[in-house]
Amino acid sequence: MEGPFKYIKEGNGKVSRVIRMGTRKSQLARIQTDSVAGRLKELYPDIHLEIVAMSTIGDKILDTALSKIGEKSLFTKELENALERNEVDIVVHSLKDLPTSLPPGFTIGAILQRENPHDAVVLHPKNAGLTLDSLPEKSVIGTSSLRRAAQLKKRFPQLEFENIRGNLNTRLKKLDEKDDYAAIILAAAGLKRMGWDSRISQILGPEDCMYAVGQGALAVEVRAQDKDILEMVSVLCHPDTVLQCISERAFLKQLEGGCSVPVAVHTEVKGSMLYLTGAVYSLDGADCLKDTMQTVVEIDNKVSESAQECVHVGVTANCVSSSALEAAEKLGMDLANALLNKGAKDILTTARKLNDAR
Ligand code: DPM
Repeated sequence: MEGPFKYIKEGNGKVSRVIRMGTRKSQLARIQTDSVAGRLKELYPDIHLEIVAMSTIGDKILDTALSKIGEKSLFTKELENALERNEVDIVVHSLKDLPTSLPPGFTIGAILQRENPHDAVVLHPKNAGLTLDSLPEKSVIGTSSLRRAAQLKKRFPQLEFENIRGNLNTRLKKLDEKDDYAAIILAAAGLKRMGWDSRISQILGPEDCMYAVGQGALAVEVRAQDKDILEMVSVLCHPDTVLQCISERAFLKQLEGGCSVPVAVHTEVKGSMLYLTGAVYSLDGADCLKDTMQTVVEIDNKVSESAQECVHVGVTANCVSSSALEAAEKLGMDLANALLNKGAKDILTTARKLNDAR
């Protein structure tokens, strides 16, 4: 009973470890954590789970555009501190909010099956029935995502784009209760998890707006050395999603992009083929470099012997063969290198400078 972990004594005198899950206080974070807790409870009916809610820097400065805040690990730092101090054992994140390199000592122990990865249009009630194509000229669309704004500015030049901040509840309120925005753009996955599917009036396909790296997938972050917890959460892994997200994260990492750069992706697994489309944009979308590549990925259940050897872009996944993981990672790097050869670095550097100067 020594050591940093928390234990409880059960009725039969047996002592068991309490697994603590850290979460941000936002409603979406709570829902995401609760859903993973539910899955764990189903798989391990005897475990004792406790949920610990805390606020993060990101939640405290909701009024500044996300892309203007330098701190990369905005929503994750406090939670990682708690992990490090053994105050919690598991943290559930939206994968897209996790940097492509995690600080030493942490790893993503599971990536769950991806929800709809696409972006969605949520209309002001007065615009019911319209689409981005049919909204009146100069209608204002709310988004603080450089990625969404870049693609949509190019595709819908008749519309105007303005920042909108706050968590999902705040944004929906700002949309509905004021007359500032004709519509806002949000990830379909977040809206679905909040139970707001009915507000989705249009799903944006890849021809309109490709999604962010990791969008729609939940990630379970743990201490890299905590073998028991790693093994416990590894059963939550969804092999296709893991491969897709590893290729996407490798693409972003090779481009040296953070979570707020105009970079977008689209991936598909068809049989034993993994397809990755990736693109980088100037802030107004006028410059764009985009390409598609594919690779063979043999998904078998060969579990890797050493967890250390199979960490790819921060993910420890032994639910997929190491050859498939390596192929997925290489695909992302190869695609990034192809775009870098065509001048992707210049586009991203300029976009970053202009955004910082705004
Ligand atoms: C990241 C971005 C945004 C979030 C940038 C992007 C959107 C920022 C904004 C990396 N994280 O997508 O280009 O609109 O100001 C975020 C959301 C979710 C996770 C909300 C959303 C839910 C969906 C998911 C914020 N992080 O994108 O609508 O779990 O993938």
